[in-house]
Amino acid sequence: MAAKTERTFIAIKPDGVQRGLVGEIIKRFEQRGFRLVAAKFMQPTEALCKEHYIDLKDMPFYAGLVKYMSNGPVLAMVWEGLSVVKIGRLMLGETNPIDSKPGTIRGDLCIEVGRNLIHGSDSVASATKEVALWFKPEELVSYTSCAQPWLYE
Ligand code: DAT
Ligand code: MG
Repeated sequence: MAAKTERTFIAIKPDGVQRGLVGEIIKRFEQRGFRLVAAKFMQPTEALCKEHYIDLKDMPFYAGLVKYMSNGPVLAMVWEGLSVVKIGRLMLGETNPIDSKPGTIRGDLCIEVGRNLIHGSDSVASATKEVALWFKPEELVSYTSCAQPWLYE
């Protein structure tokens, strides 16, 4: 049961919002069978984006990345389900859209690494950290999905 309640942090970046891809991206997570736990449409501060990408602070693209991420509205979400961290990453595609296969979000919907539409946690540990950074505990909604017995045996 615990594995089925694994959670990941997914954020549609400003280019995804501006390009009108919010519905398309949410649709893919819903249709796969994952359960939406939290969603917040927001304008993230530069400080939040800096913290979110703190592991990349020494990379030459860090400043540009923070500027891009904090330069428009973001849809921050938490999705739950069996192996959602790993499957979420597969659904996103590779970091660089050039390497992302057709059928993935980045492989279908974007072109350049600096405008790659979407963030997804890369491990269960970073998911825990990122969910806590972007959401207060009371913003995570608890309910039972009626699809549960049709998704899991
Ligand atoms: P991911 O978003 O796939 O987890 P990451 O954590 O390595 O990738 O990097 C975070 C973001 O930084 C990534 O989504 C886009 C940007 N980025 C990564 N490598 C880059 C590069 N070589 N040039 C420009 N931006 C880059
Ligand atoms: Mg990453």
